[in-house]
Amino acid sequence: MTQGQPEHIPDPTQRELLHVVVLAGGVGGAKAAAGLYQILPPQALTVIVNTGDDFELLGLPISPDLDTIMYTLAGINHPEQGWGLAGDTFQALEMIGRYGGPTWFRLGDKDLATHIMRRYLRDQGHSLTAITEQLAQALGIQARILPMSDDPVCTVVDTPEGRLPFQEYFVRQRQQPRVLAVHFEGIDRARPTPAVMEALARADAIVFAPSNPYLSLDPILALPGVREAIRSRRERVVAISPIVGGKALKGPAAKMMREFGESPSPLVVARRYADLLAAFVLDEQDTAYRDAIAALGLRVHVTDTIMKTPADRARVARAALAALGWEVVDEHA
Ligand code: FO1
Repeated sequence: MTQGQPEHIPDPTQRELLHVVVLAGGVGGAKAAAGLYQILPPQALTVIVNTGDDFELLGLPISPDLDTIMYTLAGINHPEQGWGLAGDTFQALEMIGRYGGPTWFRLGDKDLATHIMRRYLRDQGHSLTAITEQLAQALGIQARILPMSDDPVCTVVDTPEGRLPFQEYFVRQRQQPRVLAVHFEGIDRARPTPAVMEALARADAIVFAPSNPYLSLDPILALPGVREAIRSRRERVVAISPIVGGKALKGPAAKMMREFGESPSPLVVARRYADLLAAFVLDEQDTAYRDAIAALGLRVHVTDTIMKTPADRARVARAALAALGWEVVDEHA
């Protein structure tokens, strides 16, 4: 058995069938997906990715969360930033700036190639699902990365200054404006792809990554039929808390909870998804919430959920599966 392959899963016949689906946004989602990718046979993993953050810039279709997941599973992501590529340069962006073009969204030279290819393939009529598969395969990724939909969905936030497109709020205004409400424009006409629905229907485990509930997981869950598909497999569904010690692991989730009148805690997340979940992975700093989350009918698994190293990611991935009763032991661990 090679390193990173599972040594023991409860029933050997299930090992053949093991299929783990992760619902993910950007950086937090990528870390959780990478942990599962490390400890499972690579083809066992499917990542369903939020595309509400997608937008067009300079005529190019940008899918930030898909790219963050793709670069991370390929091992070529920027290690500190989380998004973008390791060692990328910004010469094209500098030139765009000289022409007076937009430079607030930091598109690296190598990253630009991804968006140019996506434009090229879209203009040839390929779906986002097919394009993502082609790019991911070219980068040697054996897991499936699935956009939540091939239809456009645009996350927008209402702020005291008016409605902002997602990246205007998130990147250009650095998540400073107060969020009054979040909307997913186009969600009524959008459908989850058949690949997404099939992956959910045959999943042995469904993992909610520690992504922003309002901005990353809710768009996926808002697609018609997705909540119902997940609820029907509730016994196999676990969420990893994105809130640790009252703070978001990354991004504005805790700030948004306060703006929505809640005190930031894992309990807010557990309550939000209680009807979809069997289990919840709680950080060891937050054991005070264990009983309240268990009272929602969820099995609570406590571990250190901070993911800085590959070993951390593997530990959190194991914890998520253990919370559902799966044991995956790396023979070299
Ligand atoms: N996030 C930033 O905070 N600043 C950027 O300039 C930026 C550029 C960028 C370029 C390509 C890409 O795929 C992602 C990029 N991100 C950037 C991250 C991204 O916009 C957000 O983290 C996600 O949309 C939220 O999940």
